[in-house]
Amino acid sequence: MNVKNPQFEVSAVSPKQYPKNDLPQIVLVGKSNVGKSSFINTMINRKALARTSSEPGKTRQINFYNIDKEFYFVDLPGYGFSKMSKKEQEKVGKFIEQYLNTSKNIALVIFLIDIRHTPTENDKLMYNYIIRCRSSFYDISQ
Ligand SMILES: Nc1nc2c(ncn2[C@@H]2O[C@H](COP(=O)(O)OP(=O)(O)O)[C@@H](O)[C@H]2O)c(=O)[nH]1
Ligand SMILES: [Mg+2]
Repeated sequence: MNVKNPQFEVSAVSPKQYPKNDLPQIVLVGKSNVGKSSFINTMINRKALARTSSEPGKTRQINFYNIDKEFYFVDLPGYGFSKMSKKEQEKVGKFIEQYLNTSKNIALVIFLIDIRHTPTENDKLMYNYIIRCRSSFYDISQ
């Protein structure tokens, strides 16, 4: 992708912090450490705009990257990180669900799964959740 000016815009934990414009949003979903941030960096040819880590569970907010004022890559926190307390996991799950439910500008959801392992219970839950949310997503054909 020929990207000129990708910028980190905001880390959000609630809908009022999401960007207030109608740019389409391309969202990365998947368990902790599956490669969501790396995927974004690879797509925009940047080494470390999206922070990656070999330690799972580092991203706890929803990070919006503004790509040339044309669209956003949205880096969701990873779920299913076993070292995270149950309370923390629930909080992260709520951020993800709230975002998928309330953002009006989701153009594409990219759901990453590690093919070396069978999908986890959380992967299956998330897949079903995304399918159920689908009717409320932004219609890219408009
Ligand atoms: N072998 C391999 N490692 C990867 C790949 N993508 C990411 N990683 C590594 O996996 C770790 C987690 O990546 P990260 O992008 O931070 O995952 P995130 O938690 O889903 O955002 C990092 O150490 C990356 O360098 C890949 O395609 N292959
Ligand atoms: Mg990440």
